[in-house]
Amino acid sequence: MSYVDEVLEIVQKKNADQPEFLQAVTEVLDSLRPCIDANEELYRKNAILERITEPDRQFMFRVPWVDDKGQVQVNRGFRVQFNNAIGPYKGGLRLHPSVNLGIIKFLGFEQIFKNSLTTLPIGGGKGGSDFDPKGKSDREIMAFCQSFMTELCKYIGADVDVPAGDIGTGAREIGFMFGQYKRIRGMYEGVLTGKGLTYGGSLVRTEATGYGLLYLTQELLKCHGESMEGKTVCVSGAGNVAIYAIQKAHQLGAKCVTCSDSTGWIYDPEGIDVALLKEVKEVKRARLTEYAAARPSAQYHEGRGVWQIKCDIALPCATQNELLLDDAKQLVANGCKAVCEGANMPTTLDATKYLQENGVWFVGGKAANAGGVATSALEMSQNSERLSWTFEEVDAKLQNIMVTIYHNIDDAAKRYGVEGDYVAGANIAGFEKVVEAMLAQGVC
Ligand code: NDP
Ligand code: 2IT
Repeated sequence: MSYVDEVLEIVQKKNADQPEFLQAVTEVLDSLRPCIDANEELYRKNAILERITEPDRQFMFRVPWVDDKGQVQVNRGFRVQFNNAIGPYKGGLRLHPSVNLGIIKFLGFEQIFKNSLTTLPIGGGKGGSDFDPKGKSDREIMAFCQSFMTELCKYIGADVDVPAGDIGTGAREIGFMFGQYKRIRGMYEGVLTGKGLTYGGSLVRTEATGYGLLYLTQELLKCHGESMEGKTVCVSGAGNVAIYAIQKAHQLGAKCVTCSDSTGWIYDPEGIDVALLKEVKEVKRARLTEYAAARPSAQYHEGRGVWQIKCDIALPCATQNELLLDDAKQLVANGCKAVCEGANMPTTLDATKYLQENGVWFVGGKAANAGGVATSALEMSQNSERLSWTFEEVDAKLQNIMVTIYHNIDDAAKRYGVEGDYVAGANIAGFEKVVEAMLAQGVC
């Protein structure tokens, strides 16, 4: 049996109850085959695949907090420190009722390769809680964040593990968590990224994932003799990543006609009104029905459905497994040219395969959404030198990073004879750097 198959079997046995983690590992190991086969003896002897699929450590803890009625509520908190071969653990905190250990492990595992691709010195980690921020008052959010950080602060630090935002965690939550860390640890350090601009945050971090996604997509199109100008784009999600992806797509001359949230979706043939979307989602924290009510050109539909709208480019920016095989078939039938993932693992394995086999340029999240964590690493640099860079400086670095990522994944795919397979290219390019560091650091 090949080394990859052997390890896949072990991972499946050990983590049978974690489907998302198994999906992420299967995608990575399957696509690494050409690279593993070329170095099988060395990697097998050093148990590289066994080590890279087992987190360094994982914390699970109780998060008690008091709601506005005086009732004590209890949630479960997580932090998985997956691999720190190339730098301190780095990755977001997801607050969503669906969160469990398997989901945090899939996200932490992907973060290893994504962070490596940024070219910056950050390892892989992820955390979060099954807490549902929807419908909670600001005081309840603060109570939860303070309790969560009271436990989490024991395991993190500016040179140890640096959490950030993800689904359900934005500037408000990071602020409350930073305040609690500072209070307990008595240290003013860059322990979190995505901070407010008055206390160590970086310009462009808010926009970075969405902007970065478009910088990479633009480079992908350019290298195929095309541009964003005049393209029709379908976006899913209506959160941090989706909003700034839509904004940058419009700045580059494309038209985004869809967005979605967990209850429904919008088709707006005139193009999504970003200012209105920001007002509805960032300020009012309301449903997309409010967008439709304020915008005569918009149609609102319950449930899911953005991928049935004809487009040139599809950008899934909501959550895992939101672009299924039938959606992939619809996109191909409608002439879609490119799918670039703003979310983490939004496309199922069979849908990915179908898109690739039908000539769609497909760039997975580890490469395409790396702009968020890359800009987090730039925030860490600014915190270390106690300086703040201008918007233009950070934005230029972000653009440069995304263009470099595209060429690195394209080159890696070519080197291993799988030209155009950007999933394999990303996994190989990300893996190579981490493995070199692991080998240099001995058995640990
Ligand atoms: P937000 O919480 O800001 O937005 C998530 C959006 O997706 C919301 O509009 C949400 O709807 C919608 N959604 C639909 N279905 C689901 C579901 N089942 N679970 C959760 N959300 C759902 O998160 P982000 O925009 O920050 O994150 C979106 C994706 O991008 C995630 O996969 C995240 O891991 C990834 N990502 C985020 C980065 C960042 O810097 N923030 C960086 C790289 C990747 P509703 O409004 O109804 O909740
Ligand atoms: O999935 C991701 O890359 C993020 N949620 C951002 C992580 C970070 O540390 O900025």
